[in-house]
Amino acid sequence: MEQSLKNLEQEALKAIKNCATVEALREVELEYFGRKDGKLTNVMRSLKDLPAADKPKMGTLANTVKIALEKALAAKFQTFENAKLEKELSNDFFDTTIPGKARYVGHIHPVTQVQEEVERIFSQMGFAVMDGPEIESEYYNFEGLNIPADHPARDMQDTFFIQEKNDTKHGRMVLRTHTSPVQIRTMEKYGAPLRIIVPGRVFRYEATDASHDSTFNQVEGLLIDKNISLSHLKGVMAEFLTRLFGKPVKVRFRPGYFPFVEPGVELDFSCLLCGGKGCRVCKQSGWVEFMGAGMVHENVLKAGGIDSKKYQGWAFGFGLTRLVMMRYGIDDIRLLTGGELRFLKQF
Ligand code: FA5
Repeated sequence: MEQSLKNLEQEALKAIKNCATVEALREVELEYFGRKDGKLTNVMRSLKDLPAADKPKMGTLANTVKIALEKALAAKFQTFENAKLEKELSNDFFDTTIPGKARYVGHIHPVTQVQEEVERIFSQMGFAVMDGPEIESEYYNFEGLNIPADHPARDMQDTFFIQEKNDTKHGRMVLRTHTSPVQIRTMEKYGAPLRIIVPGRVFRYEATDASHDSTFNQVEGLLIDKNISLSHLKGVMAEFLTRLFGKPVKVRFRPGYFPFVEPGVELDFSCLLCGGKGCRVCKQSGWVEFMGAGMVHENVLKAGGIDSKKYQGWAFGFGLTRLVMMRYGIDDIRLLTGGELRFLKQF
């Protein structure tokens, strides 16, 4: 058996070497390794009938032959594979100078770009940037801010109520209509003194038009300390807008009403387009309406757990989306939430 195994090995190696095509090689493979009647398969199968004394030696030899033939077959198959590849490559024209396909890389949304700038400027002035929930309780959105259930001010902010059930203390859940609820949340958590801004998304049941959307972004500001007055607010806002627009900006107050401040004001800034002379953007007034603000109402300080005898402060809230529109000269607010790439790619 030893001799016949050696003969089989030589014969098979010769057959492999002589194969001129991959089909012929497959046939040789079948001839020796075929599961049913392969020559080497039969030898392997017959090992079990050998006398026990011969089994180890013949088993080892048969295995060595098997490994040698498998290696020879693999090497020969590889030569056919290589030849095929070479042929394909020499036939195919491959132009290495064709430019690649450019991938579209997304970028930061214009509202977020301006928000990041606002955060940077206020951080430089010592304000912390806070966050709050977009789904808010009636208590934080209204009552805590001195807007009771029957107060006419509730009509100013038509609201998306999302839960009818009352949890007695905090009322129904609403999509927050402004960022002001975070005033109370922050006062409760950190106490006085405080210096924060709160950028965030807010929601109102609005009939949308070029300057009103039902989802938009606001930035809330709150400063609480000792001996604080509205003149500090005027200084902070003039500095903020000057840094934001990169040229001197003036601000002015007009009386305004919000239940959570007393006194309340509206703040305008000098029109950047006409330098205050009067144009279409500022409706010939030289001033652009910017935000609501005022001294934080005593009841709001109380709701936030702050001693109004010791501390006072001011708060403001402006529309970030409208600021972005002014900054880039966008004439329809809906473009900013419309997801139209031809528009967004311009920023
Ligand atoms: C408020 O939301 C108050 N919370 C602001 C405030 C904070 C006053 C702290 C006093 C103290 P108002 O409803 O005016 O106020 O909204 C503030 C800003 O949000 C507006 O000046 C405007 O720029 C923007 N805004 C209001 N409604 C819309 C809307 N539908 N679409 C886009 N921007 C809007």
